[in-house]
Amino acid sequence: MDAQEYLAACLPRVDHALDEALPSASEPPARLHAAMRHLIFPGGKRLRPALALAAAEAVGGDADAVLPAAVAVELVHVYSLVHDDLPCMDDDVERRGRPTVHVAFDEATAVLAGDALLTAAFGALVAGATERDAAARALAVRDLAHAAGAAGLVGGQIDDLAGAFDSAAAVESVHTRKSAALIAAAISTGARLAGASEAQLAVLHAAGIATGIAFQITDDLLDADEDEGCSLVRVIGEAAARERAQALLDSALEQIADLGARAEPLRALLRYAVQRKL
Ligand code: GRG
Repeated sequence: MDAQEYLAACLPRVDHALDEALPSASEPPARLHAAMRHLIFPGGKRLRPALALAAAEAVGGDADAVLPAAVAVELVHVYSLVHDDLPCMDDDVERRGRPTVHVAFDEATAVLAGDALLTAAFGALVAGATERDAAARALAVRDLAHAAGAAGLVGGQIDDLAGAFDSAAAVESVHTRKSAALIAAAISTGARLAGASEAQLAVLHAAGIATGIAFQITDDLLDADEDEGCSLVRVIGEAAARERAQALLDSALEQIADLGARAEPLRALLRYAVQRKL
């Protein structure tokens, strides 16, 4: 199973579902709606939605039934990119090969577009819920809220902004919350909406956390010339960081070994997340 082929196959379905989940850019307030869509279309790799769909397949579920999870995790991801790029955060002018939202629009619009994307994520996660799947949807909301909030993305971001990473544990604590929590939530909410058991959810979540930390270490390796900030390469060196990423990937694959052949697309995506461009 080739991860890039799998990503390419997921893309049209995910993009269509994202388009349906968002207000049209011509609907008032049009400036807000256009800003929300600015970074969504065209998108990036759509790794998190593909992980949600592959996790559904891994537990024998129907990928179409988990599109709400795929949409929700991408909306949270894009909101975090919009806010991370703001002048008061990383102050970036380019993202996905285009001007960032505050550059293309203005700062206040970028803040509000991020807020609206985050809110839309939770709306999308429960849209079309039925009596039969209402409980699973509610638990998915709980898990995504945990990954996105103070215990996850936002908490990781504030520690990242504070600096002071003098140990591998301190770096990995930020990576766990800032990157791995959402990757793990993509996998576990996808699997949950596909009817996974609690035991399956536990191993899938653990595999997602391990892979998410390794994904971020890969980012550190790709940015190895950056000699400051939250980077495992800076703290333990390139060779040790590479070994750590591989060990985390191995442990993720080991955790989901029992899921058998139908988890092959998920395994391919986990490998790709860690080994991309290395
Ligand atoms: C809540 C403001 C705020 C921030 C949260 C997630 C985050 C913290 C900031 C996003 C910026 C960043 C460097 C995150 C680390 C994870 C990462 C490398 C994201 C890029 O993900 P890809 O490579 O991007 O999947 P595409 O564009 O392909 O979706």
